[in-house]
Amino acid sequence: MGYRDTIFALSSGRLPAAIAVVRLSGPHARIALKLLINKEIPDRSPRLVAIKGGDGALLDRALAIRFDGPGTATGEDIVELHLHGGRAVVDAVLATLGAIAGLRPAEAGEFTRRAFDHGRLDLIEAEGLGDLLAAETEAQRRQAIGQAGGGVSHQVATWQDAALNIAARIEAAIDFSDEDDVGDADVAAIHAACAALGGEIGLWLARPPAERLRDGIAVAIAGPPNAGKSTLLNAIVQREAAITSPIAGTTRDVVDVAVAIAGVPYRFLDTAGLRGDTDDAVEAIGIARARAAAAAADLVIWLGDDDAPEHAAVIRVAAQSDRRDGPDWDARVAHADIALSAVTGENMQRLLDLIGERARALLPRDGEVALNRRQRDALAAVADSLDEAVRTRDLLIVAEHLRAALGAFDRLTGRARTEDMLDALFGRFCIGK
Ligand SMILES: Nc1nc2c(ncn2[C@@H]2O[C@H](COP(=O)(O)OP(=O)(O)OP(=O)(O)O)[C@@H](O)[C@H]2O)c(=O)[nH]1
Ligand SMILES: [Mg+2]
Repeated sequence: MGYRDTIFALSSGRLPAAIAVVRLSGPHARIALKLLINKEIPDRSPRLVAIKGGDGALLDRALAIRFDGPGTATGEDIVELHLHGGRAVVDAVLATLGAIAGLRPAEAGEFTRRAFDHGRLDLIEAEGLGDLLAAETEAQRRQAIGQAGGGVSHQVATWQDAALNIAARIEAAIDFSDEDDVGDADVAAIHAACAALGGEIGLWLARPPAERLRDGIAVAIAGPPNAGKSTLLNAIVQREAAITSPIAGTTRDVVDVAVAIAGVPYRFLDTAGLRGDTDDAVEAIGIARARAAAAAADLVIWLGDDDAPEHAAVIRVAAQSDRRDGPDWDARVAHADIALSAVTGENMQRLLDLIGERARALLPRDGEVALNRRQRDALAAVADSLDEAVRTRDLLIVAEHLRAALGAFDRLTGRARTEDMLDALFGRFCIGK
């Protein structure tokens, strides 16, 4: 796919800065560079150049690099200008570029779009790149670089090859069989290959989803009024995010605080104290929200007695250990995983360690790339088709299911890689077969 216009943009961060990088990509990138500096520079050799405006006035002395396509990030000719990072310098250069015929400012994501269109990266890698730019924690960065670096794409290519291999086996089995009489051994082998591939994909589908890493692990702090939930939230996130007071029923809305602890992203949710007997309509709404937040959370920190909500992951906390005042303190400790005080800090580190332990079980393991929703849906479609394929002995129908599986792989990568190969493969069947 060839684009006719050449795009340009400031590719580095906010101005003013020590250096600002302006990037051009497209068929006119080299000509534009020549117009700016009034000479040619060699491919992939940085040069200190004088950049001049349309009227010949010097705009900046800068570093210019020319990358001739197609072996570039976008697959097109690229030029990079490393300017002095003042606003006026950058504005003047951008204005000069905008006045050159065939050049226009890039839209958001357009360089990556061109890279995708020119086959420099697939959809999975593009998604990874987007996540990498958005990554705020170490765990997010590792996950994103795994996707952007082609880890998943490589795995998908291996699966595609395996599926194509099965398709070829089907063709061979049909070709070498007598009319309508395919050997049992052939069918069994093809079924086994489909099941093995489906099983492997199933393992990937069972991994924790990437969203949890992107959005943060949701931890709801819940319990009766005045248990010390908001005080605990503030201690965990180390700022006064929620109002605390001795008045029962202080917290009404869910207070949602994003924070990274030990490189892991979390969303801590402080909730209204749960009690059944309120006549306050607003508090009742808050309690309904609290229950919903706890039910939807990945992890619940429960500050109540032995009546913790039904949830797959609960940490029971006996809070306000510095007080130990109620007659039921010993009973509360007996029901709890941990006794702590958000005021004195006693056992707070242990709580964070406990949360970290539970979080690790909910997150992709180190070195294991996780899949996002779109990727999981496409792979689930592959797995379904393979599942269908082993339910029939009619190899032509098995071949149809494989075609569907390969189509889902293509949707996953955004590349129609397999259709042509399949046409070539099955085009050799005689009509009616
Ligand atoms: N001494 C001591 N006081 C605490 C501790 N935690 C909370 N408190 C006090 O207990 C009272 C209630 O604390 P909050 O954090 O507002 O309780 P809550 O569970 O958020 O209450 P609601 O929002 O009303 O449901 C406040 O006066 C806090 O200062 C603690 O660990 N030690
Ligand atoms: Mg509160």
